[in-house]
Amino acid sequence: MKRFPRRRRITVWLPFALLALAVLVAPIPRLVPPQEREITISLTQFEFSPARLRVNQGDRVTLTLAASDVVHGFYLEGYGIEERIEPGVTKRIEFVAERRGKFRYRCSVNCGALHPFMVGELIVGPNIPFWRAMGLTLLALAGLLVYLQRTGAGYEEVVNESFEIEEAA
Ligand SMILES: [Cu+2]
Repeated sequence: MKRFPRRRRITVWLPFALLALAVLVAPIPRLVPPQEREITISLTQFEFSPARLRVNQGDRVTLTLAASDVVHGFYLEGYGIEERIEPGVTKRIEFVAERRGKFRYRCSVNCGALHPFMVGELIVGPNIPFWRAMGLTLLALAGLLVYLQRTGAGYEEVVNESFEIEEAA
């Protein structure tokens, strides 16, 4: 049985090795330059709307916060921002999203029974190391699938066969 000639195996694995290399060392493209972001968030019992914000690292963010029912609060993890929001009085908060990652924001004034569930999420991206890790994981999985598909017979047999082929050549 000569199902796994060495040359063909190299042909199969070479693209994976090259892709892995590309994922690891490819220069990080300069993505979108920093922007001005104006976002209005309305606060009501018991939610922020929107409850998820996405900005890019370096963006200058201006939040306009407005409560329509009772007094709420706005506390943003990781940025040390906390404001009390009175109904009918809009508050503006400006900051530069210089820290990358996911940061929760929550109501910091007890506004009723479900107050603890009044939360949202600020996502500051892009997270390049994360995407690299994901890329490598996907490549490894694809490689594993190809490997399993090609070596249903088992590793030892593969090695023996490639020796046989070398001897024959
Ligand atoms: Cu609250």
